[in-house]
Amino acid sequence: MSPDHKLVTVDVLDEQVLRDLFELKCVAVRVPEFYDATYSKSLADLLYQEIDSSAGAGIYESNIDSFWNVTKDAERRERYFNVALPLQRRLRRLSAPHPSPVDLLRVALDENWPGGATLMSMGGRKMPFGITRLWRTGSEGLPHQDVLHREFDDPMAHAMVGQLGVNIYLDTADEGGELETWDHTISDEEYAGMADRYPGSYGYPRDILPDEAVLIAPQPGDLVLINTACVHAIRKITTGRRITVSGFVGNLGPDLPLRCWS
Ligand SMILES: O=C(O)CCC(=O)C(=O)O
Ligand SMILES: [Fe+2]
Repeated sequence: MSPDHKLVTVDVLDEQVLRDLFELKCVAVRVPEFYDATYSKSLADLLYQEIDSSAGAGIYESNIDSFWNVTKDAERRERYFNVALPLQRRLRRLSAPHPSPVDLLRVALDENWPGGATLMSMGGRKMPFGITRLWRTGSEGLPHQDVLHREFDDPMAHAMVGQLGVNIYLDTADEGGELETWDHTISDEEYAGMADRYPGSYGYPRDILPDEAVLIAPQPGDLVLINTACVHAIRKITTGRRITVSGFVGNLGPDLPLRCWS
């Protein structure tokens, strides 16, 4: 049976749908036009302009390191923490007079989780949330999982009972670039035996995965949340490019705030 019933489409987020996603009653939640499609396109255009005119244009994939790139490098980690608030302000400035899509997402998570939601902090410092990711023609994301405690041996990471990947699609590819997610997890125990072959839980071969996957072709403005314990991939972009604001959401239990980072 096709696992399409594991994709839930909702008009607005609520507590139940977040719980269902953490409990894997579904593997993905789509909120069509979470951010107005026209606003998304204008914001994408501004981001493309900024990227094309910046030094090192052409190599931009993400405006800042994601956390797992900085865990072992003190200098990059310092830079990472320093941009947390400037990153929020920049997106607010570029989105004005409309709200920043990342602010809207944080408010939606805060209002719909019993314990609320907040930026993740580490050692008293805020972490960035909602990094901009450009996916060019020819790029793809191989099957992987995102599980913070596998990369980062920290009490907060180990206390997490679940992790979501959240993406707002500001612009989408003309062809390809779909998000594919399997109703299939690789446990920490299984992963331990293959960690050397797939560092960062990245690059699993498709032949160890079920044939059927949930395939999502997002439209501009869509928000898609996935449970990142499930193996997921980004299909190769064959025409055009896509740009997302992207982050993770950690669950420390219903009575504690969700923690947001990128
Ligand atoms: O860009 C996407 O569609 C998904 C990115 C991803 O792998 C994630 O959010 O964990
Ligand atoms: Fe991912």
